[in-house]
Amino acid sequence: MDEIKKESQQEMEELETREWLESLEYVLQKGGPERVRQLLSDLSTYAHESGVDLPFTANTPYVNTIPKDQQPKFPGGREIERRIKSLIRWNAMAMVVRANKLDPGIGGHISTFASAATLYEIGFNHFFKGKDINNQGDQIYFQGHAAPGIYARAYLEGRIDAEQLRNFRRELVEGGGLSSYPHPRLMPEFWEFPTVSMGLGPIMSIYQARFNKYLENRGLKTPSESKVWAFLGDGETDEPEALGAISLAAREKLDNLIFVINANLQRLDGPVRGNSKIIQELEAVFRGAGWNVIKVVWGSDWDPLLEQDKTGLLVKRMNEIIDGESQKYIVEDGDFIRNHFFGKYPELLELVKYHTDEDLKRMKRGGHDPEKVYAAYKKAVQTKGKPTVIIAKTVKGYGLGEAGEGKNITHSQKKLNEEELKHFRSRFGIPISDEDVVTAPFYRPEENSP
Ligand SMILES: Cc1ncc(C[n+]2csc(CCOP(=O)(O)OP(=O)(O)O)c2C)c(N)n1
Ligand SMILES: [Mg+2]
Repeated sequence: MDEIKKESQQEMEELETREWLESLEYVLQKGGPERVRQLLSDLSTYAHESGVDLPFTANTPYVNTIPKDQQPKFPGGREIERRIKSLIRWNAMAMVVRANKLDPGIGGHISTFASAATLYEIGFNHFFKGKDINNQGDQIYFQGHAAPGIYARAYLEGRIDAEQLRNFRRELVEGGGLSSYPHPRLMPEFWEFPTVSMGLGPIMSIYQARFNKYLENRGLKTPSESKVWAFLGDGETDEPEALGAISLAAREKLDNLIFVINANLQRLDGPVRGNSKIIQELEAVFRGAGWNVIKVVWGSDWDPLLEQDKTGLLVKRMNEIIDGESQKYIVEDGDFIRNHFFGKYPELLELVKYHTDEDLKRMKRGGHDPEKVYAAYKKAVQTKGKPTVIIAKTVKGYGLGEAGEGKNITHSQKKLNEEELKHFRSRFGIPISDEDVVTAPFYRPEENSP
């Protein structure tokens, strides 16, 4: 009897929720976001006055801040950009592998850039401004451990040569090499800011942006649209310096400042927050300080599912999972994702019944989706009156497969065996033969290749 009562109570509540959601949808259509905000604020005041203890939360749901229908059209060429990015991925990996073959233990990082490649490439292809005539240009704080990717791009552009790539981390040898990390004293023509001591990049970028505003406001520098970009790791945000001055950035209305946090959920040798969610934690901290926060959590493959999710159950499930579980989905196959993630609610299983296990395994995190990253950057550069932080979910060691994709050891992975090199080569379509692949040769297309 009690069971029946409970069930009908539950049904009533579901109906009630649906009605409220439909009403809200109607208000959104008729009155727009402003009216929705007003209504929700009135409701919350009413609940508060009636003695309902409302828990404080600075969080929004665990979904992308920019919904699909507000995404700008991607102006780039997806195919050519992917191809360029793949070559950069290969050369960035190859320079570390080769340096460590030549001199075991010399170090270097593969998995950091592997996770951040799209975040940098969208910046390079569509946003970063150089210091040309009449252009003050952007100032960029590159995440130190991602340096191989920045060198690999410079190589592709013809700014540095293969000899220098070969001499990665051996800048004193004859012919010169490349410093381990961004180092303006060792490489004054290449790096503008030193960043590898974690926490220093973010805090310096805040003071840089503030100083730029100071000079402009006192007429000592021509006002410009120049931005200060700071790229940082999610583990890096645990350094006191990383978040130590963020309230200053909001107070000073530094809309010339953009943080990009690469949330691959991992640090040196393990998860950043295995039992909760680093992206949500950071969102609350930055929103609380008055920043514009843009979360890029899910890739485009998730959009149709979110569209079909009329009851909000998918978002509820997204909100439930913790980072430890997200990481498990990277190393498990599609069948596990189906049973564990979608399988918690029968309705969600229904939602993906036409998806194969491979489809489920392929569904990307937002930080690997060029269109999602482009949308976030565009919104960031247009934001006025406050600094912006983009928090993008990615996979550490993306593309490394068995050699370390999403695994705890991936930060220290510096060597790939023949099979792993072949896998990487094929995964990104690099035109290198089975025979040659063992030596991890650098690859740059001919000067006038199409
Ligand atoms: C102040 C400081 N402490 C320790 C290190 C050593 N270290 C290098 S990378 C790393 C972890 C980085 O994790 P995260 O910031 O998440 O970057 P990811 O490589 O995952 O993008 C640590 C602890 C450092 N570089 N600086
Ligand atoms: Mg990390």
